[in-house]
Amino acid sequence: MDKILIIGAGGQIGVELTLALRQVYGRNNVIATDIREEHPLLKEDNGPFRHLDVMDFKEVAKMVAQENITQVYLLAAILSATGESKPVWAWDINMQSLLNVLEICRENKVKKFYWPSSIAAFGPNTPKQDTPQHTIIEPVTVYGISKYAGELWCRYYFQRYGLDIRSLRYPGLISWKSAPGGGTTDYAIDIYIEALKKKQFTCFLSEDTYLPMMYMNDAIRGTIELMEAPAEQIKNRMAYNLSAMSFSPKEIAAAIRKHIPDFTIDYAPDYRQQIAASWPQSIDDSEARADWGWQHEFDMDKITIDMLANLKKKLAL
Ligand code: NAD
Ligand code: AKB
Repeated sequence: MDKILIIGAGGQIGVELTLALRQVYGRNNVIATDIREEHPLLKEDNGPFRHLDVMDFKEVAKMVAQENITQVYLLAAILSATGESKPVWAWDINMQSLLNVLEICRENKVKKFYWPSSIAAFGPNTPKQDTPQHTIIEPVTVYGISKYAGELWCRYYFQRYGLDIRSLRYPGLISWKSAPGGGTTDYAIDIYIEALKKKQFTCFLSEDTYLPMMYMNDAIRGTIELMEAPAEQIKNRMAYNLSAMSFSPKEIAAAIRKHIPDFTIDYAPDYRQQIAASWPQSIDDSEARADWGWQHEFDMDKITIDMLANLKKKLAL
């Protein structure tokens, strides 16, 4: 039986991924870890949770060996917006965490390793529309540079040591269960919360800023499908482009207005506008679709219905 370690399980993706993996592998076979306190939804689920700092090589190595871990998911990272405020610190955490875990996986002969990349790996010289899998990369944020360097390290460990590493370039992820952690695409979550609470939202991106986006339900299913796919189908050992939809703040506001007609939005672009402007507007993910059968389910209208219904309950509005 596989035994899974999730590092950074208390974040936006980690909480939902932990719960989904526990459905597949059994609650006690998925150990959630973070430097934060256990998230309430994980507490409620009552599976194993441990405090673990990914920068502490010895403690991570001890846990992998003592728990006979066969799969590791590394989700701890500093995201794009937070990363720009402390670039050297963000680089240190994003790169050292990955190098620590790659080494520990190699030494302990871990069977599979998952580490997410991002559309942030691309830069301003990348073709903006239908960005291909293989193209000009040249990221300009510290977060993006760490993602691209990380992809290369992952392929290195696959080629040199045979570590079964799998990765996805997620677009901006929209979800309601666990709060986002300091990204440029976080506006697409805050907008729903503010629409419900105040019927007004001030967006830190300009109205026509198109970015690739995806609902968390699709991202979690895609991640598990990638990890379950037979190894010979995984032809890309850096990170697969993954896509669902693209929209601008103006378009998401219009989708919300179908449910909250008096919702208003204004725009006060800040430093995050420059980050968003350096990223693709839409992604070509045909390799993921061809190699392991990726398909998304949620479009913007379906997301809007689900987000508003769930946040209304969660926020008791
Ligand atoms: P998040 O910030 O919500 O969660 C990261 C978690 O890591 C947090 O719970 C944090 O406490 C934990 N963490 C930070 N430092 C740690 C340390 N030293 N040791 C252990 N845990 C630590 O981020 P997320 O949105 O869940 O992202 C997870 C991964 O997915 C990251 O690699 C991110 O770059 C990538 N990603 C996310 C998105 C998105 O839209 N959420 C998009 C593309 C890629
Ligand atoms: C961010 O905005 O930093 C993340 C991402 C797209 O990687 N959501």
